[in-house]
Formats: sequence, structure tokens, C-alpha cells
Amino acid sequence: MYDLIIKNGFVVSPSSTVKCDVAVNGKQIAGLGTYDVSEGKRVIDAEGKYVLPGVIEAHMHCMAPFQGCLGANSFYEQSVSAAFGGVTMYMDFANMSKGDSPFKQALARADEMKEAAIDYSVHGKFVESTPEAMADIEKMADYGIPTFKMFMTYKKEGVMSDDETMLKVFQKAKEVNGLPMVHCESNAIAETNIEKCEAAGDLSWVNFAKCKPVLCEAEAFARAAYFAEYVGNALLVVHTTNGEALNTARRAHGKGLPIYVETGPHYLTLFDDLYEGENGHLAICSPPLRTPKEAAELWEGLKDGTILLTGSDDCTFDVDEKSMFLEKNPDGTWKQDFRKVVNGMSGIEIRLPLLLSEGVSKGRISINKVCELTSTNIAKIYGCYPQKGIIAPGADADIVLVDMEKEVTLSKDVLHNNISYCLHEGFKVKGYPVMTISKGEVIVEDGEFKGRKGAGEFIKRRINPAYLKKYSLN
Ligand code: DUC
Ligand code: ZN
Ligand code: ZN
Repeated sequence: MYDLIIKNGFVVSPSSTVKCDVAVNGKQIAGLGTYDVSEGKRVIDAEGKYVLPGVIEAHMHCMAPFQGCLGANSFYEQSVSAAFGGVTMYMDFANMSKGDSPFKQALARADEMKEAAIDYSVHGKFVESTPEAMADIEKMADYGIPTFKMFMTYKKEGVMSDDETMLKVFQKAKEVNGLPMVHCESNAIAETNIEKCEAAGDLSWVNFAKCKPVLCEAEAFARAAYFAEYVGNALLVVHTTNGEALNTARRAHGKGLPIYVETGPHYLTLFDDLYEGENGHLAICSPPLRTPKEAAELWEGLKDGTILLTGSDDCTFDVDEKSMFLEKNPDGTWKQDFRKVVNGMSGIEIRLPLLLSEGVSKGRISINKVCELTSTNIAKIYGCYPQKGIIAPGADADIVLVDMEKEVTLSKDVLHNNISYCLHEGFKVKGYPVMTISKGEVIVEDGEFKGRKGAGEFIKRRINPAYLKKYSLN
């Protein structure tokens, strides 16, 4: 007798879509094949639905003090919203200031995340390369935290890693089979552009994007890629937005170098025209939104394997936080000053729907590719495969059922976060998660959350060294 049988669905992996049943015992997948309904304590009919490994969100900033703001979702609320988007595991970053111990901060973050309804993990973060901070890298890797984030910008916010820190972290990470993760934007280009806007007295939303153009990102991307090549370690570049940066990745991949590239669905579906609106500050994020040209370049990168992962970079700031340092003109419009707007936008719940709809329903990519981009590749690169990221015997029974015929008009009212706006308001999607299963428990069903606060467990990660030596996830 099995605890659960999911019958008649199309089970999706990166390489196949097979109509079969999935049997679950306890927290794990027991087998794939054909099972009789009498063999299951509970049987779910998935006829016509796609059965995918649960989405993994490895890029979010929840309850993370940044630019004077914190975000509107607690970790539990974030896990509920995530679960409605098919997410069964999420990872956040340690909060770091100079002088902090990266390991202690990572453990503190893991402790905060205990209230999650889904499994979780943490990335280390580096803002300096003191001997004490460097010594923490090995401790973190031993503990199951082998990923180390750095920002190449945000100097004024005190979280930028300078070049020496990057190089040292890359080197130390290599010794422990660790993976550096980098936010690539040139602080020099951004800051000098901002100074020019200050001198000209134009700090409009539109100018925010102009201060951080494609080359601001591409220069930093190339620098980070060369550092990784020089050190001989892998690198993960988060939220890549354009073909110029992708061409650097392609050159590296041509040499077999493991430069792993992530993009986010907002860069595929939202554009910089949003900054022309009165409420354009709600769309301020870094890197900024680009144009349809860059989005087309990203789709090419997804198709040709230059981009292997997606992440939402979720920052759930409500209108009050996005606006809290702004003033108004006498006519009630905003006195636009992009320096006073916290960077970031929400998206954890809509990553899968947007990729299903804009990718699969529009014929750009296959559902197998979506499986890789939202789950399998993330589990592999971040070091929790095959416990996560695949529907196979022995794996955790983290599963999302998808109805490719389901049409939804995105809106703040259909999402489950704590904010009062949705940048995709009115955006129509076809293809939507309809049931989420976490470690064998149905946590979202019929539009209702059925999970439990605190049910999530910390997942210790270890990256397959082969993925760090050569650009290949085989
Ligand atoms: N970009 C954002 O938009 N917000 C948080 C951090 C980041 O890199
Ligand atoms: Zn970033
Ligand atoms: Zn981020």
C-alpha cells in the first residue's frame, strides 16, 4: 500500500515526458509505473495534467533589510505564496555587514527560515575578505552551504565586494567545492552615471535604467567571468538581462568553463517603458528592466543552453516601502528620485506560470526545458540533486501538477503575497500550477493552502565537483 498515487499524468523530466503513475511512500517517491487505485491510501487523478518536480527558488530576498526596507512577507507567508506557484524549496541569503561572521549570519538566516512550510536552504554572502571571513568558507561548505553570494555594486549600501574580495572568495570556494554567485553590475559605471543625473537635477525613474545600461552589467559580467577563468573555478551569475553578457558566457562555454547563467521571468516579460509611468518606481530593480530586444536575446540564451537556470529575485516590497522616502509635488505627483526607492520586485509565485505560458504555450521552449530551468538544473548546480529536482524513486516527493489549458489573468487578487499591486496586472497566462505536493503532503489544492507552518526542513547541499570543473550538468 502506498501513501499516495498520482495517476495518469504526463511525468516530465529534462529528457522525457512519459504518461505513467507516480507512487509515494512517506516523504519520498517510491516508484514510477502503473499502479492500481486499490494500492493507494490516496489517489490523485492527474489525467491531462503534467507532473513536474517541484519548483526550486534559489534567488529571493525575504525579510532582508535593504535600503531602509524589509519586505512585506514573513518567511512563512513567502513559503505559502511560493507554494501556490509550485515552489517546494526556497533559498535565501545571509544578511551581511562588514565585521559579521558569514557562517554565523548564514546559520542565523537558516534559523529565521524554520517557520517555512517548504524545505529551505541558505547562501553565504561576502562583503569583505578578512582572514576570519575567509576561514568561514570551509565551515559553511562542511555544514552544507556551498554557495557564496557577492555584489559587484551597492558600495554605498555597504554590501559591495571589491575585486580583491571576489578573487579571494573564488579561490577559497574552489578549495571546498563551492560555487560563487555574483550580481554583476559595475559600481563605477552606475555611480558616475548617478552623479551626472544628480548634477543635471534629473533623478527620474527613466534615468534609473539609463544609469545602469547593458554595458554596466556586461562589463561586470566579463570581469567576473575572467576572474573565474583565472582562478579555475565555476561561477554562477544571477539575473542576467542581455545578449552582450550572454556572449561573454558563450565564449567561456566554448572553452568548457563552468559559468552558469540565471535569468528572471521579469526580464522576459516586463520592459523599461514601465519607468515612464507615474508609478514607475514600483518597477525599479537591479539590473533594471530592459527592452524587448534584450528579452529576445534572453529567449535565445534559454533555447541554446547559455542560460541554465531561472530565479525570481523576489523582493516583496509593498507600495508603502517602495515610496517611503519619496516626496510629492504640489499637484500630487511623485518628486521622482530613484535614489530613494528600494530596488526589487515580487515574483516568486509567477515564475513557473510565466515560463509555462510565455515559453511552452507560445512555442518558444518545451515543458522539459521548463523542468530544467525551474527545478532540475537548480538542484544540480546548487547541490541538492537528486534529493530534489527530479521525479524518480528515492527523490523527495516534491511535485507540482500543471494544467497547460488553465488560463489565468495575473492580478494582485489572484496572488498570495502581502502586497497591494502586481506589476503583471492584467497579464494573461495559459498554463498554471494546480496542485503542489511537498515531501508527499499536498500543500496546495483547489486554490487552498493546506500546508503547515514549520514543516520545511533545512536541506544540506553538496555540489557534484564535476559541475564545477566543466560546463556540463551530465
Ligand atoms: N536587485 C534588486 O532589485 N533587489 C535586491 C537586490 C538586487 O540585486
Ligand atoms: Zn542582484
Ligand atoms: Zn537578488
